[in-house]
Amino acid sequence: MESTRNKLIGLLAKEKDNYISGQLLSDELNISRSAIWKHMNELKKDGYQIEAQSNKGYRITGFPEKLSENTLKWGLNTDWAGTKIIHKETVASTQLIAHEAARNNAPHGTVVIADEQKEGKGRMNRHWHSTKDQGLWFSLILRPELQPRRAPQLTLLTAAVLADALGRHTQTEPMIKWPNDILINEKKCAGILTEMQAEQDRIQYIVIGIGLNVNQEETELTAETIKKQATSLKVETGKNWSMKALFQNIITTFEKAYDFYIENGFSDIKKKWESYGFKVDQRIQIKTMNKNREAIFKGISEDGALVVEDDNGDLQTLYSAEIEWFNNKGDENVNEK
Ligand code: BT5
Repeated sequence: MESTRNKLIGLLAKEKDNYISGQLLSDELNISRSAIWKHMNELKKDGYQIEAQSNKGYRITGFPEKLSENTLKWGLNTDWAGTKIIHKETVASTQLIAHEAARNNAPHGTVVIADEQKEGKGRMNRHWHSTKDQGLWFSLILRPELQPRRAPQLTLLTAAVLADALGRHTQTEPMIKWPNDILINEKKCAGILTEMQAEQDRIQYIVIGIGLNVNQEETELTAETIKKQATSLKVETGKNWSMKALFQNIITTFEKAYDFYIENGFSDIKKKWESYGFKVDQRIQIKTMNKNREAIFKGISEDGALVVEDDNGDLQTLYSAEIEWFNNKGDENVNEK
């Protein structure tokens, strides 16, 4: 059950610019006015800025930076994305909690977010490093009325959304490495993991996991397997970033792009993706199940697959492959198993 404290913050947060009288709060929450006053003092200790005026009542003027359901929702102006938020301090993986929530009918747009993941998941059972309070680690539940074969488009849409939101918010120039890595200066800053529960011709739900390195210093991205190829917004810009503001920007951009996609289809999203595409029109190394080879990366197809041109000039469409590339220091990218 929602705690009295959360309800109190909820009531104050709704009336962003107006004062709410102690009497009204006490009636709504069914607790005494002195209990309200005590709660207010506790909230101030937690970093909430609260103005109290004797004839008018109370008003919140600032939320703490610490992530919580309330801080993440404060000022978020979306219709459905992030209107329900499940925040946890430490989890194995937000994906697991999101699947459980989805099985229990969590609505379209529900977000599961954690300060820290002990067993963050990449694709194909790879590990995703998710250190405490240093990045955004969250999963978004979607219930699209789409054919299951169109699900990969949502990964590409998410990548375009991240590139857009990060570029605008931090004045960096993100690129997308097919299908799901966000690179800044050729190093990985964010990754996306899409998981789907579907029947033959109907998606039950999709969970899109987003991991974004935010405030790590270079010396903190030290795990042997990622140190040469990972970066954070802090490393790239020299600044600390508010996770709350970043989250809200990403979620708002996502909602707009998703609604547009459902209404208008994939072609504009595809163009946007390609405008950020890493190595488009350049030679890349492709690793498929049984072999490595080189080809020219031409872009993505309407169904989100990789389109390459081989040495005979023939176009090929690949649905499952890894792109290998070399960053400008000559380090080959590796994936941790
Ligand atoms: C991904 O997989 O990039 C998807 C990552 C999704 C993480 C989010 S966090 C919220 C949600 N809950 C989860 O449990 N997961 C999602 P993939 O393309 O397979 O890339 C994995 C590879 O990226 C690893 O093998 C490492 O090489 C590298 N890597 C791991 N952690 C990293 C980090 N923090 N920053 C940059 N690279 C990392």
